[in-house]
Amino acid sequence: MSLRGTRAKGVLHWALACALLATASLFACTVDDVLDGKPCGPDGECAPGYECVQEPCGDGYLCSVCRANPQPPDDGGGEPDAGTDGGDEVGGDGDGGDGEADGSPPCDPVPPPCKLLPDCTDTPPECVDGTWVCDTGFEIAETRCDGLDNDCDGSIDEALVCTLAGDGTAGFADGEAAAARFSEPRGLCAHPSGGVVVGDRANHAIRLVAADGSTSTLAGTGEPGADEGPGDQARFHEPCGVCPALDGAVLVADSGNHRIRRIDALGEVSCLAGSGFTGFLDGPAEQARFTLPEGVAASADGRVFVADTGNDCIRLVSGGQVSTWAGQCQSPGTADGDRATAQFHGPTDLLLLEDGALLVSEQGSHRIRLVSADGELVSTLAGSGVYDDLDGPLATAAFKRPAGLLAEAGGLSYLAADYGNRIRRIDPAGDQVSTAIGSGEPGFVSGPPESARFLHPSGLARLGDGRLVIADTHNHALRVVNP
Ligand SMILES: [Ca+2]
Ligand SMILES: [Ca+2]
Repeated sequence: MSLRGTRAKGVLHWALACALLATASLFACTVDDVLDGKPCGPDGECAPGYECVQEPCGDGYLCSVCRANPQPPDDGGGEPDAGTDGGDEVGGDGDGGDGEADGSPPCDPVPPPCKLLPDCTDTPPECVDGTWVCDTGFEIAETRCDGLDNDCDGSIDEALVCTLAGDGTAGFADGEAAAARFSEPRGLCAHPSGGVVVGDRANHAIRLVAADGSTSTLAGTGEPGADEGPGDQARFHEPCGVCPALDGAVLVADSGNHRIRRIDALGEVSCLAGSGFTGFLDGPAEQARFTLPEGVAASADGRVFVADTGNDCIRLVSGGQVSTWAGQCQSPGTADGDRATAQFHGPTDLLLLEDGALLVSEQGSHRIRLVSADGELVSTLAGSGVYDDLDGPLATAAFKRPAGLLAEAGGLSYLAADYGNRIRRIDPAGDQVSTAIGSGEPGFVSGPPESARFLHPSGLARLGDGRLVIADTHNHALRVVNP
């Protein structure tokens, strides 16, 4: 560290600190106060009984100031801490390096900015046990999803994972964000309104959540069934994946009905493909059979790809016909290769890439697969196949039942929701899988992305304003990541 202390800085600090302390009415400035903290002379001179020491005084500077009782240098001896934290942690001492003595330790000579919420007016901080405290809700970096600009930087709850809708309890209720209830929300996709569509699995309904979290029901009565017709009369059975289609329609992998359903822009529900019987059968859409399909993706030319989860293959709906797009149906496995011999194991979600290739998450083999644009070649993009949380190179990284997929800005990297309570980033060019969001610990905790907690997140989508939404399935809530 370069020592860039200046007398001018020292004087400024002393004057500021004294003024701040006086403002705080902690005590008035006395002669001793003036001597204690006074800038040293050019050759380190101080008044008798004072010693010239160097202290940080902001912006990376060190200032030379006179102190009556200068702090001894850190001896690393791990003296007992006067505070209450860390006394019970093995090896926790000594890391502070400040060698505090008993009693009330001094604070860093330069107090932090301190403001009174919610209007961010300046207010003096207090020195409590060696730490400057703003007892006003103000924080140096925003950590709380409380609708307040806690760090007074002009943005509210920025760079935080917050709750968009729901409160952690299962239920079926429309309304404002905090009043809305979901039950195992699974698939997500963008809606033309700027909100997101939710496959609300255990509610047997398709929900619509606006950017402010207010929630309505797009289709489904809440009771399982297969009725067609207006959204408020139609029924679904454990719907999972959803995707936008042409003309503002939404497609649904209606898993428990073994069908692909369609909700048109007016809310009318119909069947796109699937007889409703479980099994495997290619052919005319109304006769074809799927088994517990969970994922669906539509291309701009009207083709619809289906992750036929229970049949362990990828199906295609096009021109009123259902065919097999990739993999040997009803032959679960891990083989890469051409479309006829490749195998899948529990394909879950689909992401159609710009070049026409299809990204497939697999809950059965814990990998991310890639189907070439012509469907002829299946490969493994990421995942060793081991059920684990490992980040690292694509081939050795490990997932736990990866589900929802989403392309990141630029389309060169992808996000995958992982059963291990994290959102993983897959970066093919950099040959890396990393953790984008989530501590990995199960829970329902908002805050900075690295400490946020989820419970089996599964769906991913973006609001019209660009914010990432996560279907936090077993917290029965939708979470949002603010920029
Ligand atoms: Ca802020
Ligand atoms: Ca806040």
